[in-house]
Amino acid sequence: MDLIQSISGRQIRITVVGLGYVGLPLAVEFARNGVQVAGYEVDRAKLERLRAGESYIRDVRSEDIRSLVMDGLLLPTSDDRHITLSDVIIICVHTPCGRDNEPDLSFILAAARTVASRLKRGHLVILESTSFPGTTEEILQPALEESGLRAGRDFHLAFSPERIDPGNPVFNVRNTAKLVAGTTEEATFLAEAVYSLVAERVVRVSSPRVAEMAKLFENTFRHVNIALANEMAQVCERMGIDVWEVISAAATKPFGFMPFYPGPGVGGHCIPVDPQYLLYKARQYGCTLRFVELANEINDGMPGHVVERVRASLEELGRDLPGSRLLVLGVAYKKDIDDVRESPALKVLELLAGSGASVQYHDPMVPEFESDGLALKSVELTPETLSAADCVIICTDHSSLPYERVLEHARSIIDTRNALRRMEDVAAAPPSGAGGKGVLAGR
Ligand code: SAJ
Repeated sequence: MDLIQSISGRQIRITVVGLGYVGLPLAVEFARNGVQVAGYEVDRAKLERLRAGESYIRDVRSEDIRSLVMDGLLLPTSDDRHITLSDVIIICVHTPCGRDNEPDLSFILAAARTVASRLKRGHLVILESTSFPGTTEEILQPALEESGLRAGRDFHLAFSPERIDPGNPVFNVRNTAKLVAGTTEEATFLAEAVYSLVAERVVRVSSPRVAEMAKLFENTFRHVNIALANEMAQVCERMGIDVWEVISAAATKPFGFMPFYPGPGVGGHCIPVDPQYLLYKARQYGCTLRFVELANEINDGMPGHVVERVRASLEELGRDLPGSRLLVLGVAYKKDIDDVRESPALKVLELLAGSGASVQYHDPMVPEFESDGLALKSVELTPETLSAADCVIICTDHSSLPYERVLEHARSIIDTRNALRRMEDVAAAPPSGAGGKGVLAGR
C-alpha cells in the first residue's frame, strides 16, 4: 500500500518530535483519531509523567493521555528507532531567541540530526516550528540530507506552521485551519492528507517559504497592534481619556477594526519572539522592518512604564519606591495559563526589586519562579497581605483572582489589565476606575 493510501486508511505511524505545548496536543489529536503516534521527547521528566498518564499541558486532559497510552495509540518514548518505524515525522521543537534577540535554531538542528540518523526512503518529514522563510529548505533540508537521502527524490519534506493558542477554550488543532506546503507537489499533497486526519480545514500554499512567512506575519501583526494599543494607552493617560472605553467603543465597528489591549508588556514564546525571526531575515536581504523595531521598543518599554505608574501612585501616598512594600498579582504571561516565559510581569518585579522596593507576588497558577536572579514564591492573598502593601499591581488578569477582596483591602492599585473594571458592571463603574481607590486602569 503506498503512503497516500496508508494515510487515508489511517494505517500510518507518526512520530512527533518534541512534546511541548505544540507537539503534545498534536500527538494526542492524531492518536484520538486512531493513528499510532510515537511521541519522541528527550525530557525524561515529561516522558515519566506521560507514562504515568499525566498531562503537563493544561489544554490536554490527563484522562486522554491515560487512555491513549493504555490503548497503545500514544507511545511516549526517547527511543529514536521509532522514527524509522514511522511513515511520517513531525518536528515540533521550540525556536526561541538567543543572544541579541537572534534566532536560536539549535533545537531544530538537534531534531534534524536525530531524524537524519533514522531517516528512510519514503518518509514524509514535516516541520511545524516557527522560523524565518527559508528554514525548511535552507536549514532543515541539508541537515536531513546528511543521511545521504535527497528531499523530493528519496523522502518528502514539508512545512506546516503550528497554530496552537495555549489556554484558548474555543480554538484547537481540529477547528484551526492548517497551512501546508511541501518542497514538491507530492510532498504538499501528502502533508495535506496527513493533516486532513485531524484538521477540518487544510490550506495548501505554493511553497514552504510562503507558509513560514504567513506564520510570522500572523504574529508580527499581533506584536505591532499590541504596541499600538500600548502607545494609545500612554497618550490617553496624558489626555485623561479612558483607553479601555476608547477601545471598546472602537470595537463596535463591525469591519475594519480589531481590538487589541494595552498591558504590562508582551510575553509568551510566540509574539515577542517570532517578529525577531522575521527582522533577522529581512536584514539579511538588506531591508528592515521599522514596525517591528518600533513595536519592540514600545512593548519592551511597558514594564518600565508600569514602574513609573507605581512610583506616581506611591508619591500620592507620600511614599517612594525604595523601601515600599509592593504586591504583584499574576505573573503568567497571559490570563488563565501557568506559563511565565518572557512574561512582562517578571520584568516588572525585577525592576521594582531593583528600585529598592520589597516585592511579593501572588499567582494561583504559578507557585514559584526564578528569573534573572529573582526567586520568589507565590504568597497567599489574604486581607493582611493586601493591606500591608503600599501598592498592588495587577499584571495578569487570571479569572480566579478574588478582585472584590483586592478592591476591599488594597490601599492603592495599578490595574494594567483593566481587570477590576471588567469585574464590575462597566455601566456602574465611574470613568476614573472602580472604587476610586486610585485605580489606574490601562497602565
Ligand atoms: N497581549 C496584550 N494585548 C493584546 C493581546 C495580547 O498585551 O491585545 C499580550 C498577552 O498578555 C501576552 C502576549 O501579548 O503577554 C501574547 O499574547 P497572545 O494572546 O498573542 O498569546 P500567545 O503568545 O499564546 O499567542 C498565541 C499565538 N499562537 C500561535 O503562535 C500559534 C498567536 O498566534 C495567537 O494569535 C494567540 O495565541 C491568540 O490568538 O491568542
